[in-house]
Amino acid sequence: ASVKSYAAVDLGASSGRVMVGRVGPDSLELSEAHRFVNRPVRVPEGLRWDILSLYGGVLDGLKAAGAHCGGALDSVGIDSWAVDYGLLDADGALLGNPVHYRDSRTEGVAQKVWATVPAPELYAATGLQYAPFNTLYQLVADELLGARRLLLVPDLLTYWLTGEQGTELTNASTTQLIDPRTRGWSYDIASRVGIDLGLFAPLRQPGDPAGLLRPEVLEETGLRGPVPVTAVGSHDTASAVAAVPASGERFAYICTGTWSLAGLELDAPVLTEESRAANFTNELGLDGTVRYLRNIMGLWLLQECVRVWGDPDLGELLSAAAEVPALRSVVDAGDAAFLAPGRMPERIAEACRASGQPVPGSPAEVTRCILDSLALAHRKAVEEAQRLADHPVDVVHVVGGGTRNALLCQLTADACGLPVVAGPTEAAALGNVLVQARAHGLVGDLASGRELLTRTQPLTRYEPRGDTARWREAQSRLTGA
Ligand code: ADP
Ligand code: LRH
Repeated sequence: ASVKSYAAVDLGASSGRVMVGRVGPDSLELSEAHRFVNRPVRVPEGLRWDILSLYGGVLDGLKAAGAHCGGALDSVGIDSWAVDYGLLDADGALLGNPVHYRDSRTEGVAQKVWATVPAPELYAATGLQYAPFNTLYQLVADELLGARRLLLVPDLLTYWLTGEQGTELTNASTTQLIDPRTRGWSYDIASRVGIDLGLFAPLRQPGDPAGLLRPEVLEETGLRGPVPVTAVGSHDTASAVAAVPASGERFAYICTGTWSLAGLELDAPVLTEESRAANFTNELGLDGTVRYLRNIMGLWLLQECVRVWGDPDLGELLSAAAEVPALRSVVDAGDAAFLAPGRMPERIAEACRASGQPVPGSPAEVTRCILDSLALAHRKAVEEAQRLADHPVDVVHVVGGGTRNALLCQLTADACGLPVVAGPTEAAALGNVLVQARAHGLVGDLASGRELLTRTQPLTRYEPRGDTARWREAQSRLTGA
């Protein structure tokens, strides 16, 4: 009975999963109970998340998770992608499908906001990178009539499971309405842009209780009550960073999935003008930490190509890409021009043409271009983060779905000129489990959780293969430097 079972619901932009973490005094085992696709839907009014289908997947997953442990779960935690939300009416009913962060309704909105609060001032107050989809810009774009409450996606699902409302802090830090120094709401910014902070439910810290599964949920999932829901680092990237198996402070991390989130864990935000110009963000992590990182387009570039090519076998495609000569052409994988869906192979070819490089043609060539470009963007982010935060590193930890792409991990080591330690693949789920286990007294602080991961999770090391000059040259093709 000293081993506890925790369900981690982790919703990524491409798939949702419910994982079961079994945690003992010196053990941590993770298994997958259920995985389901997360397919955004385009309707005439724009791109939407299919939130009811996702909630259905969560319920199926909890049922499957219960089956893994005789119907007795010790707790449930939920994390998902950031920034997006559902709006509720006065009766607590959802008003429409949550809008996808890749929807185009925020085009030009930031420029309007900056007319009221200049971009440098906004950065100094919130520490958040410019991205068109920051919750602040989405809210300014939205028609809020009739909305009484805003719940970020993991908080919305938690509400449906428990009936209790809250706003978990790590995810709240992606709204651009939080001051990263005080870790509380930025009342001044909200009032100047006309956002009523009363829309938000009270803040919750990771580890706080978030209610009990409702009787209807117990019945539908076959779980034996009471089952508490625990607030975790509900931003998937916060959970993933919590599960970076690092020791000490001299490490960079790259969370690779649909996005690549590359940066550092710091004690305090970096709010300089130079940092703003480099578009680094200061999101909040566990235990007072700051996730100082840059958003890079990530494997989204490849996912979108693969979709156009009719879903060829990924393993074969990557083997073929490994045979293509390195660094023939690269694109700027940090460029928000790649944010919207559609026509990705052509858009990549156009970017290569525009910068005077050979135009990749075959799927293998386009794939190679994407992986070289991602590795290059990883290098740039890791290098610039160290300089801007004055925080040197000796190792790069790569976590998330991209750890299954050995070529990407090796290229990242080569480009950064640093060893890469790859794993765990399901870092967000593991970080989610660790926070639940901590809340119930089973593991200690962030460092001891990481030590447990190092001892229990399979990790792969990639050594850099010399010649960083080639990467510098490739970088100069993009910046002209
Ligand atoms: P998210 O959480 O954003 O949905 P994941 O962390 O699940 O994303 O990562 C998904 C990515 O992982 C895919 O886009 C794909 O590129 C990569 N991936 C998944 N499985 C494999 C595999 N077997 N080999 C190589 N790459 C893989
Ligand atoms: C990754 C992620 C990332 C955000 C983006 C919207 O899933 O949460 O950290 O910037 O989605």
